[in-house]
Amino acid sequence: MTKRSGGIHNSSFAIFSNDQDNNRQEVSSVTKISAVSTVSLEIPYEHGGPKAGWGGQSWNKLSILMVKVDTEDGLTGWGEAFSYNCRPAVKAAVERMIAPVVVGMDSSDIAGISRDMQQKLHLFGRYGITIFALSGLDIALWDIAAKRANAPLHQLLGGMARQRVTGYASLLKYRDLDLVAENVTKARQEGYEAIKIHETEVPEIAASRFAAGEGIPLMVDTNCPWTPEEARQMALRLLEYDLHWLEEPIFPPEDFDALAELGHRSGIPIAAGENACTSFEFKKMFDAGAVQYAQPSVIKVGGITEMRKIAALAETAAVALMPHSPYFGPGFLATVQFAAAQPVEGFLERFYCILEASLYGDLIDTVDGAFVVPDGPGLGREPDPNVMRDYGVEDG
Ligand code: SMN
Ligand code: MG
Repeated sequence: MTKRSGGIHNSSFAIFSNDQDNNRQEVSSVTKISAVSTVSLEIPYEHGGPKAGWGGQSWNKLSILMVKVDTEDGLTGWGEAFSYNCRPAVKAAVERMIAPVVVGMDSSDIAGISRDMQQKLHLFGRYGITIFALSGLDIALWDIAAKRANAPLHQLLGGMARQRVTGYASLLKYRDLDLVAENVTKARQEGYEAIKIHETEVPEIAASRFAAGEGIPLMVDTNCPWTPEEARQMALRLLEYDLHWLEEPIFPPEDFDALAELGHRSGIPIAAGENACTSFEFKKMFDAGAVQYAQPSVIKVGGITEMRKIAALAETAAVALMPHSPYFGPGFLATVQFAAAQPVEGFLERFYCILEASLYGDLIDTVDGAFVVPDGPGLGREPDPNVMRDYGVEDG
């Protein structure tokens, strides 16, 4: 179904109805979505160590799944959906589950489309692949909305609270204390004022603290390795390293009660959220008192629309927002735009590696530890067509 108008216009029915089609405005022909497609990219990178990765496979290249939305009035918006090892599945979700349904919808009805599509697709899994794909659509729609207003996205999100967004160097996995310490030192020399490592052993963490120096925020991202009891014992051993936060110490990531207890008993601030989708999961997280730092990932949570809801929940729960963003595609720019408009500044993640090519020139690099917020219309900068051509891949 592509037309979202008509139906019963009885207001009391419409208010309580779950059928979104019954109370929508007539779709303006010019703002209709005319096409949704994807571009898959793989970009070689170096991080000063042997390749490791997440999901049981090494990452030899950085993966980006771009979502492109076109409208009948000739606008194009770019979004990004979480990909890496699941890129072919997310691409299929965009092209086969989402595109046929949203073509013909009003691109300016972003909140309506977010709600409607989450509802229509809920039977295929509220979280994971489905919502990653919807995140890409949502970001592209915000890009279009801002382009239509001829404004950078941060202006639609509350204005520019800051022109530069402080970045933190997020080191990849090294599993080698000399290498990790060497890269912490390099990141400090390059101007980063805060550093995250992806290590789980005490010697690597100790070496990183020594290399960073006292007083520099040092974060440890463990990616859910421990039981609650193992995490408790590790937290005791990590106390002396003055961690700014301990990220995702417990498996499964949605064991919010265990995270709350760990934070409470150890006194170490807990960060989590990159594996949570939609504001509903964040509400549960905040209600449980699980985290001091919330890390919604714009290309996983449901896009900018869900990020805004999560930011509002975080503020009322007195939880700091630290967007998860080890990305280099439209999701990165969307995070920068979002962060630029937040009333309280958080650190923005920068995967600490050198890319062979960048979609957005030097915008992906920090200057004196901070990202410059681009002020072009939409996400602020258009992706480089040459990079898309040279690093595009076909997913089988
Ligand atoms: C991470 C997760 C997924 C992709 C890259 C990196 C990591 C982080 O957990 O927070 O940086
Ligand atoms: Mg993480």
